[in-house]
Amino acid sequence: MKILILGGDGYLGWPTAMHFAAAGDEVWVADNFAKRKWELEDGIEPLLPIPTLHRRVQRWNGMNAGAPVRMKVGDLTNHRFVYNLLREVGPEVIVHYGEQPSAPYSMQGRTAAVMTQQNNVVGNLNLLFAMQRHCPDAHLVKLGTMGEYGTPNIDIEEGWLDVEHNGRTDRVLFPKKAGSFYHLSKVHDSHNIEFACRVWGMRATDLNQGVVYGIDTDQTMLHPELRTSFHYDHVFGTVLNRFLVQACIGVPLTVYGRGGQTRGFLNIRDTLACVDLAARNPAESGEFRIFNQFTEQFSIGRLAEMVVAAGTRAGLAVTVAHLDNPRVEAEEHYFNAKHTKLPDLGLQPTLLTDAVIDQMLATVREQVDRVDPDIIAPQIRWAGGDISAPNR
Ligand code: USQ
Repeated sequence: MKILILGGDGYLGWPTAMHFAAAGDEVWVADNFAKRKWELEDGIEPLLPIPTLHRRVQRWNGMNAGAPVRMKVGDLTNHRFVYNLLREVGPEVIVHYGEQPSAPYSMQGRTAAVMTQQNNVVGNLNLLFAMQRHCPDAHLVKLGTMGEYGTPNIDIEEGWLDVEHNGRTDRVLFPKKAGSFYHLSKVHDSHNIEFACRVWGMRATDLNQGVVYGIDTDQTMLHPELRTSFHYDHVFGTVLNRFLVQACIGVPLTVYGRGGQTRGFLNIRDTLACVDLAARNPAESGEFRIFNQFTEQFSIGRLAEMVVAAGTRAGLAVTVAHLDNPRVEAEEHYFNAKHTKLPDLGLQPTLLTDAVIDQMLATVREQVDRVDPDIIAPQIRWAGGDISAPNR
């Protein structure tokens, strides 16, 4: 396959690029390094320094561990860049991760919310138009989020819902109740992609992904310079990654509110497996396909218990703090999201066993000296935040 990965410098984008290259596919990556700039705005660094994309590509290409990775630098909100990119590469599959990925970042205030939606929605629209022009038969594999659905008091289907209303029936996109301006940007993307499939006959798979955790993949472990970014800060760190770091440095786990919030979770290795399955089993022409991409669900309180237990096994005394929730979200709610389509294609999940969590804790523990304790406490509130900060 000739595959183009947008956001190829990111937590998921870089391991995905190496995954396909290791399988012998022809891989191109593109990025504008905006994420590195957003980190700088909030004074945030990943746990371990991440070499430049140029350096990582050079390292990978020198290892003979698979096909080479080729790279382009540019901004998806610049339509000329996107058109030229697709014309030059001519991809069969486009994996689109190239978006602002953080809910807290988007909730800092007007500037960050507008930037998030402009970056994500305009970049995605430029991509759709460029695909229509230069590779209308290519398959778009777009990273969406389970957060598009929110936490409705009914079962969550995989994207589509059959409804009966006043004696008539129709198939509609599942109603969305997103929890942040970031999550809403993905809702808007989904609608734009569905329209492009319906009207232009494009083919697309929206991967409504849950919360990802994990540090290593088979390829990141080949060399220290091939590692991917691991965030534990209050802006870009996802909850389990944060809890593991907190356990290692001996601060209480930051459970927001009562901790009954339930989400779908998956290991970073399964992100790669799911994207691989989606790419190798493309949607039909005109089909807008949605997969709910997670492998198991946990409440935040349950996750905290699992990290406390892992800490005990490792000889760490881990405690839990219930902080005032900086977010506006349901803390006790119904959550039953279908997720059968990826297993039907053959997904063999990597579940959050004691062994997996112990291994992650041990890996983080080796880097404990690098942790910056000042970037852990939540500083962005969903309602009534400080409006004097530079990015608000
Ligand atoms: N939470 C805590 N304590 C923390 C951090 C988070 O209790 O220290 C809680 C949050 O309140 C929330 C849940 O954990 O209820 C998940 O928060 P998160 O920061 O791990 O994840 P979220 O903001 O939802 O966003 C992440 C990714 C995003 C992706 C999304 C999938 O950053 O890119 O779209 O997970 S999902 O959550 O399924 O929408």
